[in-house]
Amino acid sequence: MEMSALTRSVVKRNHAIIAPDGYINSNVPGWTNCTVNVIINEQMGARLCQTLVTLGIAGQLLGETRESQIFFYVVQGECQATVGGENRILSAGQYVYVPVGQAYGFVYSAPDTQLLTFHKVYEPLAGHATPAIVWGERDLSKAPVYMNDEALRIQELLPNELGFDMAVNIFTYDIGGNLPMVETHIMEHGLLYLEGQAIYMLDQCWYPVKKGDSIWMAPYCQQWATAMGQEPSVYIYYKNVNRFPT
Ligand code: UGY
Ligand code: MN
Repeated sequence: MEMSALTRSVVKRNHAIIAPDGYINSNVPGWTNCTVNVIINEQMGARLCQTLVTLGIAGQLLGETRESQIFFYVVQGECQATVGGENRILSAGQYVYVPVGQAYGFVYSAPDTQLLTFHKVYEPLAGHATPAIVWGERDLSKAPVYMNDEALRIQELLPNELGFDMAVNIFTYDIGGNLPMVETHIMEHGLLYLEGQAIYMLDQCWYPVKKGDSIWMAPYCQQWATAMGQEPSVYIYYKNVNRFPT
């Protein structure tokens, strides 16, 4: 391993950039023969948890969701997933949303497999059923243009229904694409860059970011981004939605 006293990672009061060079593994009961990097969680002041898991040979994630729902996305490789009694092979770009109160299992089936997870404590809403399991995959043809800008497309990976209190979207910026405005909003984000490079503005600070980097944005962290370089820049992101702020 190359030694360095330099990193692009920063952790501030209302945002963080976590680059892979600073990862330290955590042991998570039930998640065995794998490395688990807890990238965002409540210790930072966040209300979501985001992890990146690399499965080793014989690696497996076995557990049961309790108060938190968990969204699992295969970043690279493939694994055998069992959720709600259904078995599927999940490969890069595929995902499963596991609502509260469900057993889940993910078992190694190919080298260099990485899983991204987003966790959020579920807030039920009277009159609306707790969401069911959702299986799906990344698909640019299901990503409408965002705010009339042909350079921007967002695919919503979860149904846009009030029973859900979290959204997970994939945001693709074509070369030269940028957010049309500086966003200032109550919703929180966790994200992972899947492709390309960008410049991200967070709370009036400017950061170069690229594939493999994660970002946390607290509520009201001002945000703007522009793609950089000769390929599209793509990230998958979490957002809390559909609940009245207390
Ligand atoms: O949905 C969003 O708030 C999104 N446009 N924010 C972002 O990508 N930083
Ligand atoms: Mn936003």
